[in-house]
Amino acid sequence: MDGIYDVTTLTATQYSAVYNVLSLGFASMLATTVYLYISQARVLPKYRQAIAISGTVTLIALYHYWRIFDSFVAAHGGAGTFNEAYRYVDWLLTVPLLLLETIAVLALPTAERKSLVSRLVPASALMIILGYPGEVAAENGPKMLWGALSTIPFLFILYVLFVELTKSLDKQPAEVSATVKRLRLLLIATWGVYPISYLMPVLGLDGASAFVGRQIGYTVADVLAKCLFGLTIYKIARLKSAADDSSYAAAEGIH
Ligand code: RET
Repeated sequence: MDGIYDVTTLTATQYSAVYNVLSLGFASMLATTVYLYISQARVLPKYRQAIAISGTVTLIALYHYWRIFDSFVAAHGGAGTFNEAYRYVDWLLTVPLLLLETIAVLALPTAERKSLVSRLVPASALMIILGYPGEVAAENGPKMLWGALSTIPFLFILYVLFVELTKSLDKQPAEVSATVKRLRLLLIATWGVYPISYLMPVLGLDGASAFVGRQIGYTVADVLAKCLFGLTIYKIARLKSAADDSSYAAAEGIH
């Protein structure tokens, strides 16, 4: 057996904990997708792309939660193994898109935007690709090695967001710059949960507890990093729309 956990050995409580958290993930992605697509028209046209990307992120995750859920229930019933690859495929698509939506909502000058995109998107894809072999490794050695390699692009992303992006924030209206700073804190607080969840088997938890803890950690982090994050992007788009256009501000009651 490789590192993919045999879910038939979970106790009834462990099984329902994972079952329920996956169900919560599915419901959150569904509701956020609908809300973001409906609300997209309520911001000025130049910010709509950011909202469309946010809704696409939760739509992609909606599909993958459905597959993860199905795979978990089937594997528990003895039909095949639980497929953790759905998560990594989801992240491979959604993590670059989350960075794109962040950049899109800032409506930066083209050169600045391109420079951020060309560094953040490849780094985020690399981070996920390097993490996967460690996720499915049975031994702690390869897990630590791939985890460490994946941490390099992770730190690079944080560097770009916290050092480089700060320079562009000075050009934003005060309230927008404060909200973007909160958005960045939300990003680091939620993204930090992924490597911690990944390390659960290494931190000495037994196989079943580490599996359950990892599924709960990844799912709760996904809800915050995709849904709450997407809704915060929507809030920023509204604040920026109000700052750009006083008739929008008056119509929406934003002062
Ligand atoms: C891995 C492997 C161990 C080292 C690191 C990791 C980072 C993962 C992150 C994932 C973020 C996912 C998001 C998904 C939501 O859409 C791959 C677990 C650093 C940061 C934001």
